[in-house]
Amino acid sequence: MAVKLHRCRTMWIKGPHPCWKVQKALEDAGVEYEVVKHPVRRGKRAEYVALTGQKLFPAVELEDGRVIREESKDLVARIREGRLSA
Ligand SMILES: N[C@@H](CCC(=O)N[C@@H](CS)C(=O)NCC(=O)O)C(=O)O
Repeated sequence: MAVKLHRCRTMWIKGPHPCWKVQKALEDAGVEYEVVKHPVRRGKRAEYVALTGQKLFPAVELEDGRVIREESKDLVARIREGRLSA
């Protein structure tokens, strides 16, 4: 099983992009993950809002169903420090 990275569809934008920073942190840390892409248009994000309680990406859904949505820099730190499921 793997965690799920809920992110926007703009996979080609990298650099400082919040979704990419978190995806890169998962890659670098060797965390197994699958990407769940959500619509860019805010009005089309009902499923994501139901999951996270807000509209901004990204969020990480753990294997036990918990969903972590924090500022991307905090998510990156959590992943890099091995605190993803802490
Ligand atoms: N300060 C937030 C910014 C998050 C953010 O802007 N995420 C973009 C990633 S694509 C987003 O959700 N954009 C869609 C929108 O603003 O509706 C963070 O770093 O987590």
